Amino acid sequence: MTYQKSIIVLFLTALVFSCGPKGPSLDERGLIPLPKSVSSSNGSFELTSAASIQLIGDQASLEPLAQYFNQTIKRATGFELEVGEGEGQIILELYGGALDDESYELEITSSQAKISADSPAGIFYGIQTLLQAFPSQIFAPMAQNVNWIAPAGKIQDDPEYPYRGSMLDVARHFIGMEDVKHYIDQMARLKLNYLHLHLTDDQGWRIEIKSWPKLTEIGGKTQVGGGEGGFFTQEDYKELVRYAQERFITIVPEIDMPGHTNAALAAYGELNPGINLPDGDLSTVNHPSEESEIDFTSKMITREPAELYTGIEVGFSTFDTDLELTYQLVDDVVRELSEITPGPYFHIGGDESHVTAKDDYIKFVERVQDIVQKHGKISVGWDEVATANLLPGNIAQFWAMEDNAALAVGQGNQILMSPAKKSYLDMQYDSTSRIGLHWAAYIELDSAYLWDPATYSSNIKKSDILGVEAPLWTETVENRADIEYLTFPRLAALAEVAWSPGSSRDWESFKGRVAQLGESWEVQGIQFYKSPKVAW
Ligand code: TNX
Repeated sequence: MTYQKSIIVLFLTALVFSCGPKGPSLDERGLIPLPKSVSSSNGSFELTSAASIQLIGDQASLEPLAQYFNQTIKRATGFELEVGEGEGQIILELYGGALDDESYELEITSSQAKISADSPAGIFYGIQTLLQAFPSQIFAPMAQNVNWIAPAGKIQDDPEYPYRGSMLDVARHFIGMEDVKHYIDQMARLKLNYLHLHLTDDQGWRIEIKSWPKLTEIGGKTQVGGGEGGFFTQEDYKELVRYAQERFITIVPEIDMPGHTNAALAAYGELNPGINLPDGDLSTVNHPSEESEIDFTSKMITREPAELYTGIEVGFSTFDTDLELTYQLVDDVVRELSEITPGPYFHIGGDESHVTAKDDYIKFVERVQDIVQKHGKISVGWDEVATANLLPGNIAQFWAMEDNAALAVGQGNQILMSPAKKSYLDMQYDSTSRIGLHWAAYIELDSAYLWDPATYSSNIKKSDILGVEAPLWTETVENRADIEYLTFPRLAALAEVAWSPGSSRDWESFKGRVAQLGESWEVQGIQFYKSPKVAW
């Protein structure tokens, strides 16, 4: 090698080493949901065991947040960072403004990572973003040999919609405590803040009601397919409420009525009407696009306990809307559940009551809304409830019928967006999906991502929308692997639809970011669906 050439080689080698191995910049990290603004700068922050967490502002509110951070990173990093008011490298600064302000700022420099927010929720979301800025192995359940480097830059963020939710149907197949908590953990990563629990349906009653014990003793006995079933005691439910609250998630309990009540009618035969069945053709008694296969009329015998039901047809059961005992039950159930539900909402179901006469249905919904209000809660109902007079402030959850959404909007009520064709996590990805239904659509990942709640229906304007919720119905879902297969990656797409403004969302960008999120699911052992649309 000539003298000149070796000088050049030396120079180039020095250049490469002085820059160090270059990782992704902050705006190349797999941040989901996409923050409002991300600006990258040179350099990076390395988290070491010597770092500490500095709290600025109300210590009592900040302490649990620091503990959450520590707990989350402990298994992968082995670190247990000191927490206090002294100078630290992870800084949580709470200004103490409005509690419903979910915005935050995150600034990462070579010496520190600082999160500032008005509310504890904002700090929590800043922590989620910071965690995603580190290598994905940070979520691993065992020690990893990794340098914990986060690229430098600045993020300003706040959500597009105040309600960002998911629903678990624990009625068709019962989902136990550990699996619900695991689901809550994953929701928190995506900055979702409402978990709707569909607690009752034809196949099972899953929440203990002390004044009506047979609801669970009998109504909780079985599930779709005839398996064992199960239910939450009120202590279990309180534990879920607490666990979710620690992750800034509010639980919305649903008691589905007047239809979808076979389990209750099996428990208390004295409630069973058997008389409201309309004569004649019942072929429309199923999902909007399907035909029913069973003869519902044979199922109902007046004032005798209904048979427990383990199939997956819908639309054949109803409470007796003329019976005072029905309202006594509803009052007791709403009272007991409201007492242990700190959140503002109580979901009254109201969908697919195909064997309740229309007038009876309206009378029932209006009366139940009053009961819910009396117990201090705001009613949410599936979109059919908008055929009744809604109380001011009550919410209609749009899932299928645009006309119903228009009725709700016309009454000045807000809409929770759960269009089945986009947000239903129980829909199959395509015809080869191993579980799931497809009555509304096949929903591949791109389809779950590529829609905007604000323009989805010409009847619903942005200002009419409270938020977005992705329901997981469990007719075909039996265990955690099934939950994970249908939920991930689509829940990440829906979380971004709910959090990030439509103008900033971009499928190509999401595709790259979700692949990084896939790494974090991988290290956690989450069995997600490897959509062929993404280079995992
Ligand atoms: C419709 S969505 C239902 C549920 C089913 C679901 C299955 C809604 C309000 N009702 O009872 O589980 O379809 O996709």
